[in-house]
Amino acid sequence: MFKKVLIANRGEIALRIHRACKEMGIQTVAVHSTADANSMAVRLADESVCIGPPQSRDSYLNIPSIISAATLTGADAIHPGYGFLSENSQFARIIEEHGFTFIGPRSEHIDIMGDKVMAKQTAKSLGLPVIPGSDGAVETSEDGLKIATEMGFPVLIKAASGGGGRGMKVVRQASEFDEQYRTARSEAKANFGDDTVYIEKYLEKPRHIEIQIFGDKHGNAVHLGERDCSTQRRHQKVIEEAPSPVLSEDERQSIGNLAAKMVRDMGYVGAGTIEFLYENGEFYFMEMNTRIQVEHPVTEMITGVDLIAEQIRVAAGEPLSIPDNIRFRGHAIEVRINAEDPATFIPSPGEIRQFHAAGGLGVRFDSAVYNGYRIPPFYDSMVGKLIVHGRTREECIRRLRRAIQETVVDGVKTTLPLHLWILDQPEFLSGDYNIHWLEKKLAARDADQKAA
Ligand code: MV4
Repeated sequence: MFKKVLIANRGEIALRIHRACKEMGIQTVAVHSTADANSMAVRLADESVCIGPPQSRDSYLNIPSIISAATLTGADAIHPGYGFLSENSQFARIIEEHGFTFIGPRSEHIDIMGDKVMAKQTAKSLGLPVIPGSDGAVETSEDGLKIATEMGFPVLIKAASGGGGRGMKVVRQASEFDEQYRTARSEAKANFGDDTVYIEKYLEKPRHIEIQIFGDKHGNAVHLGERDCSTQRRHQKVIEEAPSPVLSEDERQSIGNLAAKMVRDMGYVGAGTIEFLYENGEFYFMEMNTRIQVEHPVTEMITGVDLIAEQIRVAAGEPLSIPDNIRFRGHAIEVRINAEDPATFIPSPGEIRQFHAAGGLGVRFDSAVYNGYRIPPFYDSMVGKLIVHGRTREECIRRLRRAIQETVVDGVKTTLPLHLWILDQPEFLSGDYNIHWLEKKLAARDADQKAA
């Protein structure tokens, strides 16, 4: 097992990784920008190294600085968290070249999943259902129009190097195709430096359901069920829950086993998430994320597995400790607490004057903020995650409402009131929502308020 792990991240995930390490008897090194010198991870870690000025590109994305910090402190392994360098295959490669262990998958697997065309071909060849569409890249507008016409409109043009929803164009009729195709390619070139695009049938009202998977270095792979992340706004998840309110146990096991088989056949190592769109009882592979995700705690709450500790053990060469028929207990929901205006979503950095985390049975608060903490303006606006577990979805929702009401984050605006409002909406309570539901509901609310 590693003696010392360097945490190449900040905020709540840096603290989360530190906690797992401490429980495993591993020393920690926190790296930080000058803006994060007073962070919880820096305070709690055994050692800390300043790796640069506030801007991410000069600190949390600065590979030479991070490698130097690992060398200087004698770390054995580097955990990248999520975001920043977590899906940078070059970073994974450089770490290994310097004799450290990257706590994450092999760099080849990061590369494959970073290319959406290659990811889809891989998923398809390994037996996952994929969205009907072009067989790979579409080189000309004429080819694209032919494919779209055969398949039927509406279609979606996607960038091979895109992801996270950037660079997509919905085309509803043949007469609009050429213009949208050209725009998609030039935007892809401008945003990702790669104008490769492909085409899919556009699904109108899908849910976003993702499967947590894990592989080890001995050829084992398992799934840990799904998370339903359909409650989103502008491609930012707002609420995540497990299990999905719409899946049967048969559907769960059948898509979970397909996902586990895919990663077993790839020889994938570590934590990963396979994202699907789900519509009319069918799953369609969308993307695979080769990192631990923000919403991993909902899976931890219904399985009892420490996913970060498992990442560390697997990276150190130990076999998976997760059984391949893991039981799911109860229901878990996570709300992301952002320092933003709950109506306009404008970021609200500044000093947290009073902070109190909710507690009690089934309540977990993953955050790195404290009384007097100053939220720096340089990074994302997430200040914490409130995760609640209950025996049933109804109990979980009641407990979540109670926990939100108990939480105090004074001095900055937060999305806590938005979460309380969502928990009052009939469609959320009945589980009858899809990826567009929240945005539509917010637009209707804003229109009502304007009229009043
Ligand atoms: C789609 C889709 C509908 N049909 N593909 C958005 C993120 C990117 N990774 C893929 N995305 C979508 N792909 C087809 N064929 C709708 C979306 C989509 C979406 C997906 C998941 C979560 C939120 C979303 C919001 C808008 C669109």
